[in-house]
Amino acid sequence: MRTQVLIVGAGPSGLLLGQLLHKAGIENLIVERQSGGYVLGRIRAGVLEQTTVDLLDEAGVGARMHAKGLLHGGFELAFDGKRHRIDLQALTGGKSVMVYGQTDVTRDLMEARASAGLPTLYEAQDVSLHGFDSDAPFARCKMAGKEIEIRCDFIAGCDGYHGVSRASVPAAVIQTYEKIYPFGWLGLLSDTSPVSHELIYGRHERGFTLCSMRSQTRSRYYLQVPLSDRVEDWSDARFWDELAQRLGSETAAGLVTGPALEKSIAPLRSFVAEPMRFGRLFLAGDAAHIVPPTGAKGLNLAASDVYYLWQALGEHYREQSQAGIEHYSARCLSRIWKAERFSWWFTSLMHTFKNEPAIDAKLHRSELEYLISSPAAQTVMAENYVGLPW
Ligand code: FAS
Ligand code: PHB
Repeated sequence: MRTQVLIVGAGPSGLLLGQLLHKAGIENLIVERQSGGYVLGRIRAGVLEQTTVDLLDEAGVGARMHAKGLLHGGFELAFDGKRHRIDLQALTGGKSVMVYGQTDVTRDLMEARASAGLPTLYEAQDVSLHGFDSDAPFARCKMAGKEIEIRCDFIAGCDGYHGVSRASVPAAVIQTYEKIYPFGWLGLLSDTSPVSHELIYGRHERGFTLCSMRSQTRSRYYLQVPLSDRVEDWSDARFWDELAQRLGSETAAGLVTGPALEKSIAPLRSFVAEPMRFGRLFLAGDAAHIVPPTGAKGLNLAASDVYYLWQALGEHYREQSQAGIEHYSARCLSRIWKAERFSWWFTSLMHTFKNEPAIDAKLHRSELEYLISSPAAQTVMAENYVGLPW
């Protein structure tokens, strides 16, 4: 088989890149380890920056997002039984975020790819990448036990943190940076009306909470839990009780509980791999970086990587220019590190760290009190939350 751009991974990064390349007349093929149903079954991100919304529109997949998505002009910080609104629109000259789940984004992209008749090899096993340091890269994989070889001009590694792309790069030419947080997020999805019309990020001595949503009738909640916890330790009843405790009686009075449609624990890490290009192999999205989800940056960083790669490959094929390709990694990393910093800062501010020195707890508290009292501090938070320019 042959294509111009081989994309490894059919998550949001791979699907969005495939759609944009197709619209630019650049042939592409996606190989995905899992089934389409499995990919759709993963419940992840929920907040899109305006630049991500614009790129999804550019890819021609924005219709359902604009019909179903919820535009949010602010969110709340809750601590000590009080809630403080961060007015994103007032602090950023009118910017908002779009609340629209990653599952919906992935479905919209999958349907667009299928209706364009673009090739996606699902359940591709033992994907291996070769020759990306030459002008003739290729991949091998097994489809229903039969080995196939795919020759291409470029490989886009969109296969997430555990993918084969970054793992295929010789250790001597890649530098990684990682911080593992000593807790995870237990997420619950339920067909219940959200406890509030905007997101609430809560700091409580028992741990962080996040009240989010997918629609006016579907809620997404998160609890900070120890890394030793397993999903089976958490019955629905235990989850709702703990959430109510951490929210406090006033907010919990508005909490509508119901059966979990999905419950999962995600570990939290900050991770960056440098550089993001190795000859004719490019890393994009979670394959190159991970942020703790507190700042809602993961999916949005994947989108900006895809934007830069789409531009670079378009210049290559249209104008025979290498400029975008040469500049890809530095361009991505400049934005990635700013989002890593914001996500680390917001996570450190809102989570409880067991056995932390007493002074650290005092410093976190004073930072929260400064934040809610200072329009300047809130402006910094707001401009990072809505997304820094591309
Ligand atoms: P993905 O991991 O989504 O997709 C990679 C794809 O590559 C997968 O479909 C995988 O099956 C495939 N793949 C892997 N190895 C392969 C191989 N060898 N061959 C072929 N295919 C292979 N972000 C937020 O903003 N908010 C959140 O609340 C949030 N929660 C998250 C929870 C979890 C458990 C995880 C893991 C991430 C979460 N994220 C969150 C971040 C998430 O949204 C990512 O940023 C987003 O999925 C990135 O998309 P991709 O880069 O496409 O990577
Ligand atoms: C979500 O709705 O899944 C979500 C929203 C905001 C975040 C993280 C996750 O910061």
